Amino acid sequence: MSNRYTVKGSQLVRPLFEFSGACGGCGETPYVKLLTQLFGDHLTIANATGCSSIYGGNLPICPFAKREDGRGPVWSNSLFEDNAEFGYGMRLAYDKLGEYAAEAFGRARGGILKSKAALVDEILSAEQNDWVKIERQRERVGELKKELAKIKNSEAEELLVLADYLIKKSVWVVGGDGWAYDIGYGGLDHVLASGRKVRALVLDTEVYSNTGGQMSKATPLGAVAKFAAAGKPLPKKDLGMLAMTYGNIYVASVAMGANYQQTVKAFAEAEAYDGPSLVIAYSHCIAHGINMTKGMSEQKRAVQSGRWILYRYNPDLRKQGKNPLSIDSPRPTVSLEEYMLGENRFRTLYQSHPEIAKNLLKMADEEYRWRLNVYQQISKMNCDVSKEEKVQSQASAN
Ligand SMILES: Cc1ncc(C[n+]2csc(CCOP(=O)(O)OP(=O)(O)O)c2C)c(N)n1
Ligand code: SF4
Repeated sequence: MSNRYTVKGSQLVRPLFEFSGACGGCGETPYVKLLTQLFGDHLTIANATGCSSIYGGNLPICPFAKREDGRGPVWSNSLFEDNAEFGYGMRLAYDKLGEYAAEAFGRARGGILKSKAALVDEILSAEQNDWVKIERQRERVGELKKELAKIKNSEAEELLVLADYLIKKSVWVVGGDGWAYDIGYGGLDHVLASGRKVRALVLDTEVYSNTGGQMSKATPLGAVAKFAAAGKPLPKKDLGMLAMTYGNIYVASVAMGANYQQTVKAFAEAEAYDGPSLVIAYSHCIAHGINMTKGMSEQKRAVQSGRWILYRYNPDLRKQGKNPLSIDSPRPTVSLEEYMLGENRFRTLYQSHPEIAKNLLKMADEEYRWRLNVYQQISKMNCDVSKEEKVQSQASAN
């Protein structure tokens, strides 16, 4: 049995997301597919309105599928403006039902489940931090449910309903940049600040894709979009950096086409983290004016030019005195101009307003150099506060 949380292992798992109605070559869908390969059997998705809710809930068909045993992702769509809160409600409900189930089974181990007390104890103390342990927990719960089915009273009936809440459930809030950076940002920030185990996946196409490519706060400097006909003159909002300032949120920035292994690692770490997590996923889109059969290579070029930084910020490392920020991007090897000329969203400005385009390119170049520099500086910081204190007290003693 290969490790599911690797590139090879994840691709040996049947995806529970099939035949979506997205544009051919869409850059969002491979992330949703991967999510189902890694966590599909215990995954709940709260999906913000946007492309992902349309190809994800394209009724009467549904691209989300089930395994042979009937398990698969739970999916629901909410409004653009409250999706993070929608998923947060699901998290709270699962947590509360889990606590209630643990109390009820705790009582029953000395009563109607006395003969199965050891099994109840095993279930209540089981670690469920990977898929193998979750499957094992499912087997144990199944065994207990068989026992409960033999008991004919109302307590057993209630326990039968509650039993499945003893199995881990992952809650991912999923949506585009229009949701995460703009209209749902207040809610997303609130949910990330809650400390609860809610995972956010931002499918960042850098425009409102589903309504035809309007500018969002995620649109990069210099890109032409609706409401930015002469190129966006302002930098892209740094959603990841905002989340990192909390210090206790796991944050990753990924681009599957540039580094698939880093994407899988970030998804697995985000899921394993004992707190909230945010994964910002670069998603190419028809709105970028690229050859969609080469979307993954375009992602790679965005990273190679330094325009998109790959990183993971893991607060657990900080607790060990290590630096929580790892930069996973190589040094830029492609010039920003070369990269920008390869995508129509930037190139059209060279044709319509060459002077503005040159000016924006200069601004963008400075912006990305600055941003990479800031990230690199943070990733090199000494984070062992105890050492820092010693140095300071020595200095004041001298
Ligand atoms: C409050 C509100 N405003 C506008 C809309 C219309 N609308 C639906 S999807 C969408 C764009 C979504 O963009 P984004 O979140 O970036 O997701 P993408 O389509 O790019 O995946 C908009 C504006 C809406 N549903 N609700
Ligand atoms: S518009 Fe963009 S994000 Fe939406 S389905 Fe098409 S390629 Fe994917």
